Amino acid sequence: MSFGRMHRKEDARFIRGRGRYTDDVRLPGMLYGAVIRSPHAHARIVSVDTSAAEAHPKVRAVITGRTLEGLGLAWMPTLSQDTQAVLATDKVRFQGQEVAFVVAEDPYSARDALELIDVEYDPLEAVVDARRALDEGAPVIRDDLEGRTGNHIFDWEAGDRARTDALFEQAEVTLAQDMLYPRVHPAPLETCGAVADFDKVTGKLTVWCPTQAPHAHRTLYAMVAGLPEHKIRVISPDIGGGFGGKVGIYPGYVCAIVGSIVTGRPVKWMEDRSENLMSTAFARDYHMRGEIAATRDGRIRAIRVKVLADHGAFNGTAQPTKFPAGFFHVFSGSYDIEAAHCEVTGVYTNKAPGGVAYACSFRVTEAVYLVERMVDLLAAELGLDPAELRLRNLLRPEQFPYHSPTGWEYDSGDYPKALRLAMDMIGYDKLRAEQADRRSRGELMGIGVSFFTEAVGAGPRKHMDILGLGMADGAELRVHPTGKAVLRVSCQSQGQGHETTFAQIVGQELGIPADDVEVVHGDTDQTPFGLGTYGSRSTPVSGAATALVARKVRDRAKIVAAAMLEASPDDLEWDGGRWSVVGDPAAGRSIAEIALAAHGSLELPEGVEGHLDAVTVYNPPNLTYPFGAYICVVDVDPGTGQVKVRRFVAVDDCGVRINPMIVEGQIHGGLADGVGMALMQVMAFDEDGNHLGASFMDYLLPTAMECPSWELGETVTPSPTHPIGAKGVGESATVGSPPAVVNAVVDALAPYGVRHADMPLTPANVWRVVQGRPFRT
Ligand code: MCN
Ligand code: CUM
Repeated sequence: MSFGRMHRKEDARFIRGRGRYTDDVRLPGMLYGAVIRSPHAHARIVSVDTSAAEAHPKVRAVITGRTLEGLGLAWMPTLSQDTQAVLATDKVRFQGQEVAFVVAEDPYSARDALELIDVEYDPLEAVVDARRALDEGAPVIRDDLEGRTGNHIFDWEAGDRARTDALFEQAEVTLAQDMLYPRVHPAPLETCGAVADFDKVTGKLTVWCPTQAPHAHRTLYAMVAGLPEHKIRVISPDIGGGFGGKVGIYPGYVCAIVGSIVTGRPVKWMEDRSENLMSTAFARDYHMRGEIAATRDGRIRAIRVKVLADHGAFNGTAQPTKFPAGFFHVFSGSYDIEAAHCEVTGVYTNKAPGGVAYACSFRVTEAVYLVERMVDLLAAELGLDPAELRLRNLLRPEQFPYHSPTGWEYDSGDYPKALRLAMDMIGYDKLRAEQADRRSRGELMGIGVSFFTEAVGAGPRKHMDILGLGMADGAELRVHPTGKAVLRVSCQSQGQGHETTFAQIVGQELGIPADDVEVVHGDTDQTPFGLGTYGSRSTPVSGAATALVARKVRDRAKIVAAAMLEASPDDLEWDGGRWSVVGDPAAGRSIAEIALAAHGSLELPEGVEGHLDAVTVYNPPNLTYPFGAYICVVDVDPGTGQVKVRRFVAVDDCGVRINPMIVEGQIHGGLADGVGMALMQVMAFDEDGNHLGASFMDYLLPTAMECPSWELGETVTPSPTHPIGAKGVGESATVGSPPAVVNAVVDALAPYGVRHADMPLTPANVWRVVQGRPFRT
């Protein structure tokens, strides 16, 4: 068995400091780029004077919006069919926006030369609050778009409005709550950057950058810049965390490419921390109004949601084409409800673009937060225990495959089992007793429950694509004569351990050690086409392709084995490690033995080409639907508002686990993310659109100090559509944990009559929420 807690193969280099990241790429004659950025959130560009910078002895090129305009590259398409300025020509639309690019002999000179560029701005009023973006008379941000008279981007809806409204009208109990999922940043340790090398002789462009989707980048460069696709090579080396912020193409990448074409030398551009926090893909920023309808005895009947989505200055959200709000419409969650409806309106504001990032599963984060807060509000209204209310409404195992009221087909699950396990692990009833006891003494202890269902593994061709590209993944497997194998996949690890788990899949299917399988990824010249790693799709899609290509190899091996054993293929069976003759297990051949024969002088059966290599493409028939039950215990200091997470139990079901250690690592990371978002993270802006969190002094990341020792549990409900029954897990904990923490804090504050408080629940915010409210037990 190759599945199991194998140590990560990639860690051998990572823990020795031998990872090779984009910034480690050094090419002969390489130049260095730097970006000058807008200090204003909204301003007209009056003039850009680059003459002093150009006169700098070490400067080799200065590229402005005007330069790019001449090449037809001043604007680029986004993943949401909008356009985004590469370098601003007419206006700047968020603080930190790219205005000009300097290429110099060394990085210091490039930075120095930025100071020599004189940009004259005519400041304009900024739109900072999305709720004011559609006001009459609000400044129009995208006056570059023809016929655009306001900041409206799209309206989108899902579900059955009439049915939902009817249920609300008849309902015994209805509740509404406004809530904000604040703008946050994925903040990977490695910032973005690129090394571009255009070879004038061969016409070949090679780009190293930490992209989560190398093939998608190559195809987009070909489509947009008109470069021949076979002359573009995108190499994604080791990545120091992506978390969804490294899916799209950034202006800096395009500038590095143009810089290399213009100078004829390789150009490296690496952004610093502030640039990363200010300009790369943000996450969330959803203003939501949730409504829930139920019976008095606690049966949820319908949910209705209105969202105002702040997309920043360019609609650069990375999501499948038909889903401007991602998979937000999975918001009916894990509950057996009759109808649901959501409306989402997207608006422009003077902030950086992005929207789908930070382990969000295409906005399932926002959806789960909404429904899990609404369920807790309902529990408070009805005077019911929130875990009990969930148990009354969770989907039952016999309802799967389940068709949700907003059009999803959940593949499999046993939800009550997962919640009961979490309750047992944490000792739910005893905790409630302890809470009552503490409350009587004026202490603030809270218990927060959340349950989530995710939809991951985009995606089925009939439902989704990205800019017209179907979301299937290829896989290639070569088996060498000695039985060692090389797997080539299109997805790209940013820390998830693919070199290990994908080798384990091949090992499992072929009965060879995972150590005998090398995984090649992140290089478009070396790997088959596929759309990359995000939305926890690698295991559901590339992982499935890997299992199937290994099965193809195994099937070829069977025919060769039959010739070796002088038996009919029909008489052979696979015992997990060898093809052997039915009824004569001693007569068997391992993959290594078969591989040698397939490459050797064995007389091959008719129609068999020799060798064992195989290629496949996997088109997922459905998404996979991981789920989980989380319970969090907090203590809140009534004097300071400080929240301490005392315990956190997470029961996850991601189907069959390939490497439980890696799965647990993914969950630990996501739980820490959730604590961070719930308690401390927010990208704040002042009223002029100045970014207030452009360093790690202001944008807080959770550390071991804020995290408890996680307590993990698991149930296993295999996916019926995935060849090895696995479901994605990379974003589960980030999706499921914020509502558990917030529900716990709100529960702790219940004696003050608090029913809701928006993230982040910093000491100041908690303190503010309870001000002037009497404590009543
Ligand atoms: N796995 C497993 N068994 C399963 C499911 C997954 O052993 N049943 C393993 C996988 O094989 C893989 C890892 O767990 O090694 C995560 O798998 P998967 O759920 O398929 O997610 P992806 O590999 O597609 O990773 C993407 C996901 C996303 S979208 C974000 S955002 C995120 C996340 O992963 N970014 C991360 N986790 C991250 N972890 C690290 N260290 N760095 C990031 O940038
Ligand atoms: Cu939404 S972050 Mo991940 O899908 O790369």
